[in-house]
Formats: sequence, structure tokens, C-alpha cells
Amino acid sequence: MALNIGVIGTGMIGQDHIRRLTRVLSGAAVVAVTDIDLDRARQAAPEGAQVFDTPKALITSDQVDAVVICSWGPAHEEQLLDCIAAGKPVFCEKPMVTSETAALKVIEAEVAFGRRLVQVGFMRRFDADYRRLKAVIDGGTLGAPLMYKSVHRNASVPEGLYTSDMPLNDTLVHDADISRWLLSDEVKGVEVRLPRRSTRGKDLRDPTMVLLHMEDGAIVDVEISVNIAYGYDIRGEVSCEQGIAALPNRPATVITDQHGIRQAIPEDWRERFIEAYDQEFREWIVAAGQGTATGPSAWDGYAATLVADAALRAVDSGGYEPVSMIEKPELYGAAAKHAAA
Ligand code: NAD
Ligand code: ISE
Repeated sequence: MALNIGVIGTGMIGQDHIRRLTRVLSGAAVVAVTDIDLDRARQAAPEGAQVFDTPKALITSDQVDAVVICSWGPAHEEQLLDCIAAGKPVFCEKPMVTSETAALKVIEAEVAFGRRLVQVGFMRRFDADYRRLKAVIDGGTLGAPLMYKSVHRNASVPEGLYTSDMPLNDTLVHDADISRWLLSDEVKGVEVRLPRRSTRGKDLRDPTMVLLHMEDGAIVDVEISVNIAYGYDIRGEVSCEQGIAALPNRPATVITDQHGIRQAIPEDWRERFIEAYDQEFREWIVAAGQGTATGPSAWDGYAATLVADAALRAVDSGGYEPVSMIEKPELYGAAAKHAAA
């Protein structure tokens, strides 16, 4: 029997997820949609889906078994809490929420419910290349990981809508999450360096260099460039005691002609991570069908929020900003040093 899904937020990624849930993956049907822009919701609604006036009406509808949240970050908190109150599995796009207080409310509600319901949209964990990189690190043949380099480049971002805090509280959250997951460790502190600005972003603070200090002593350096012009370029390389391991460039096909030997560059995240998003939803559909969630949890959403907050503080202070986490609730697994595994 198909899982009946309601989608909240039918903008760019909401439409892309509706496409994959209705035309690519099996086991799910989008039966309900909503958006504060109801015309957009009507246009995005697949045939037969009901358009709801409000997120709460969609979440509490008997027609809806599970919810996908693709609204803007600041709207996620209330929608997540309504899903938990209704006892419905929910896939929530990143950032899970936009403040530490909101993250703690989500964790508290889920822990009180007693079962995982929330999955956060950190799709890199479902990407085959990242999974191979993690297998190499976990395999231990290269020795302990010492440094990780995470390059996160966007061709452009919408002028006016993407503000100077967003490299840190919207974009960095992916690098923070993947670093915690790859290195099976938590971030204990953050530094930010601001290089010469790109004129392409006008007043935007771009690019940004971030250093994540991990509990075990490894250091992650993150380059965030959101107006790099040439495409969407995601790189990752880990330096270990006895070798390095790196992500391949994607797409992997190599073209050779009179202009040289080259690979194409994806236009944006939809293209680069298309298979990761598909796999993320395949695994979510199975878990949600069992009344729960898998992969990145509310705890991971909380951790990424704390890193973003610390990074924003580091911009103001110019120094090292510590990250301090609450004790990890049992619901989210082992509370030991390698808590992110
Ligand atoms: P968007 O602006 O294209 O779409 C967001 C939609 O949500 C809009 O249609 C808006 O009207 C609607 N909306 C906003 N607040 C709402 C509310 N309170 N109730 C109902 N609808 C509401 O943005 P987008 O690029 O689709 O991003 C949406 C979310 O997905 C953001 O959290 C963003 O960070 C995340 N995102 C994740 C990835 C990824 O790689 N995982 C990529 C892009 C966007
Ligand atoms: C966007 O919201 C995403 O999540 C993309 O994956 C990221 O690369 C981009 O910078 C964000 O704005």
C-alpha cells in the first residue's frame, strides 16, 4: 500500500521532491499539498491531490500518513511540532530550524513522543560517493583522519533573498553535518575568516572560510562561495595518517576533443545530488511506512544549528567560538565521543 504524503511548501525543492515522489519512486503518493502562496500550491499539486489552506489542516488530515516540509527555514519549527503532536513521520528540509531554542523544542517533543519521527534533509549522507568516502575512513586502513577539506560552491544565489548570514546558517549546515558524519565526531568550536569579497555578490559577504574544530582534534576547513559563476562544485578530501581519500568530480564522464580533456559541471544542487535525493526518499518512505524515520535526526539538525550559530558569533568576535551541546538523549543513539555515527 502506498504511503500517503502531504507536502508543505511547493517552491523549488518542494516541486522537485513532488516530481520524485510521483514520477521516480514507488511506494508513495502525494495526496495533499499546501503553501502560503495557494496559487503555487495549486499549480504544483499532482493530479488528484487536495490543496489545503494551512499546514496544520494538512498535517492533521486523515488522508495524510506522513509529511514533507519544504517551506522556508523559519516556518519549520511550528510545522515540525504539529507533525510530532499528530504522531506523523516527517521529512523536513534543512535547516531543521533556525535557532537553538527551536531545535531543543523539537528534540523535547520527539523524546516525549518516544519514537523518532523526524528526518532532516541532509541528502549528502545518501550520496554514493560520500558513502564510499565514509567507508574508507571507517575502514581504518588510512589511519586516523586529521583534516577534512569541504568545498561548497554555488554558481549564484538569488539577489536580495539570500543574505549575508545565509552562507553560515543556510549553506554551511550541509558541511557541518557531513563533517560530523564522516568523522563520527562532534564540532567543539568554530572560527570564520573573511577573505576579499567577490564583486559578483555586490554587498553579500562572500566567499567565507570556516574552520570546524572537532572533539577528537581533527580540523575541517570549509570554503563557501555562493557566486562562483562556473557552476555547482562540491568537493571533499580527507587527510589521514597514512593517505588521503577524496570525492570524485561529478558527473564522472570524461569528454576528450579538440578543446581538451574535461568533465561537465552541474548547474545546481538538483543536478549534482539528484541520485542522493532519490535514495534519501527511498529510505525515508520505508521508515515512514513503519511509523518512524531514518538517517539524519533532530539531534543532527540541532548540531548543525549550533555550528551555524557559533559561526555567526565568530564573524562578530573574529575569534574561536565554542559549541556546547546538551547531553544526547538515548533516542538518538550512543552518547559517547563518536556520537555522530
Ligand atoms: P522556495 O522559496 O523556492 O520555496 C519555499 C516555498 O515555501 C515557497 O513556495 C513559500 O511560499 C513556501 N512557504 C514559506 N513559508 C511557508 C509557510 N509558513 N507555510 C507554507 N508554505 C510556506 O525555497 P526552496 O529553495 O524550495 O527551499 C525550501 C527549503 O528547502 C529551505 O529550507 C531550503 O533551505 C531547503 N533546501 C534544501 C536543499 C538541499 O539541498 N537539501 C536545496 C534547496 C533548498
Ligand atoms: C540550498 O538551500 C541547499 O541546500 C543547497 O544544497 C546548497 O548548496 C545551497 O547553498 C543552499 O542555498
